[in-house]
Amino acid sequence: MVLRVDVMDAALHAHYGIDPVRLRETRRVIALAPGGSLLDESYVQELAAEPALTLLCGRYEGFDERIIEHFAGETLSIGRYVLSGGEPAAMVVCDAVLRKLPGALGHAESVMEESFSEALAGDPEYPHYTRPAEYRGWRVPEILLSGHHERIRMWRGEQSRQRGERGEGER
Ligand code: 4GS
Repeated sequence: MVLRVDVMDAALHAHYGIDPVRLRETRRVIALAPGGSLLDESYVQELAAEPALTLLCGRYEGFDERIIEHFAGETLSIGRYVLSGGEPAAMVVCDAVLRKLPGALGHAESVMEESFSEALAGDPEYPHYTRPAEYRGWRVPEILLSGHHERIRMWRGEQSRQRGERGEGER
C-alpha cells in the first residue's frame, strides 16, 4: 500500500490548521525514506538548529510521490536498508537531534569530544577505559595511568584518527 496524498493532506491540515503546501514555508517538513539523504552527524546538527521539524513516515511501501513533491521539502534516510515502518526511523532522528538541544544531557555525557564531533575532526571517538586498571589480565593502556595529560590528549587524538582511517565499523 502507498500512503495517499489526500489522506496526508487531511492529517497535516487537521494537526496544523493550515494548508500543508504552506506548512513547509514555516518549518522543515521531512519525509523518511530508505533512498533519502543519509543521516549523519552534520545533518543532525543542521536539524538541531531548526526551531521546529515535521517528520513524515508510515507503515506503507512508501509515499504517493505528490506528498514528497508538495508537502515535504526533503527526504531523509537513516540507512540503506528497508524497515517495515518509518516510525523507528523517525525515533532515530528525534533521539539524535534532541540530545543536541540545550539541557538534554548531563555533564557525564558531554557532546564536545564525542564521535564525529568537530573536536575530533569528524573522526570516531577514542577508546575509553575505567576501573579496574587490570581485569582478567587485560590492562588499561599504561599511558592513561601516567598522569601526563598532554601525552594522553595526543594519544587519544591518534587513536581517534586511526579509527577514522580504518573506518571502524565498516564491513
Ligand atoms: C527508512 C529508512 C525505511 C520503507 C518504511 C518501507 C516502511 C520504510 N526510512 N530510513 N516502508 N531506511 N522506511 O526503511 O528512513
